[in-house]
Amino acid sequence: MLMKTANQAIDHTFAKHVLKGLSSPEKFLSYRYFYDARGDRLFQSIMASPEYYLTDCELEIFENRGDELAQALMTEGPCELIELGSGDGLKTSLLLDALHEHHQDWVYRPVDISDNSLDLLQQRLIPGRPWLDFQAIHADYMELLREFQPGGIRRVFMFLGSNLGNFTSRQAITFLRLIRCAMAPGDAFLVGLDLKKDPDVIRAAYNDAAGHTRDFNLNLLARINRELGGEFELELFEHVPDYDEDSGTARSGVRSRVEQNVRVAALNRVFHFSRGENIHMEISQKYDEALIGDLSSASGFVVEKSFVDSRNYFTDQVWVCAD
Ligand code: AVI
Repeated sequence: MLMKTANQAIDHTFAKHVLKGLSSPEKFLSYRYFYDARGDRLFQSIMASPEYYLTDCELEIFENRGDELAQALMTEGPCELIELGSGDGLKTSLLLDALHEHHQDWVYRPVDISDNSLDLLQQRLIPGRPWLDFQAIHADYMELLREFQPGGIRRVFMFLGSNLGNFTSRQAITFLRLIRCAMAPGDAFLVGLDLKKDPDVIRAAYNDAAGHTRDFNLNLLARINRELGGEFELELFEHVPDYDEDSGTARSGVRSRVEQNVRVAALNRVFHFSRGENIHMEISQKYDEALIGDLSSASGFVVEKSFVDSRNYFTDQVWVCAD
């Protein structure tokens, strides 16, 4: 049974998730809960850190190859660009501008669960672009994808930033199949994926010297304290980044420095941690050609075009229906 905490109404989905994750023999908490207001700010700091190359690499592709990217997506007739997760609009604006230069004005439909992110995006994109048809969709993109019927106006789905890498391979295939089912022949999917590279470069990206990634992970425990009356002492936990070169999987979470019990008032539970016990939080998958081939074919796609940055760190690819 959930107990009320003094300060606020409880997010029951979060509470149930925490109960499940911390009661499991191998404790886990989902990366999806990183992104409260403080988590959003910490993620901005991660993206601005010198070690976190992903954002710059993808931006470089959009800056230098935006025109080719636009040409790869162009078509006769009306089209809608559906961005799953709204991002900060910078990369998208480059693509929309490139399309506009080719006299292709598409309906741009960012999909996000956060009204606030959609409003911010609109404020960034609309000024100076009177031609832009901006139609935000306030929704959970997984739920929205289940409702889409293929056909009608041509669609290009877009999922940038290597967000796909935060899914397990099973989740990734489920997600990709949902997109594939929402597509008709002639539609396309533009996806950004982080590539395998020197493992030290990847390890540094998830363990930045300023400690933003550490704070990002620990913030999930702080969020339990704030929202569920948790009693986590953050200094008794440490950030554990790990990268396995063979599989290309970066994993991160936190580890208990000592044996301890932590009470979470709203759950009316005390959780036991042995010394060195982990709470797994996130994977960030890195890809190579073989992995991309497996993933695309398992979900009914073929890779039509791919673009990489000058260091070969990141790729943006246009996928189309396999049949
Ligand atoms: C949002 N996502 C693609 C980021 C990543 O690289 O996996 C989240 C992140 N986690 C720690 N640093 C960045």
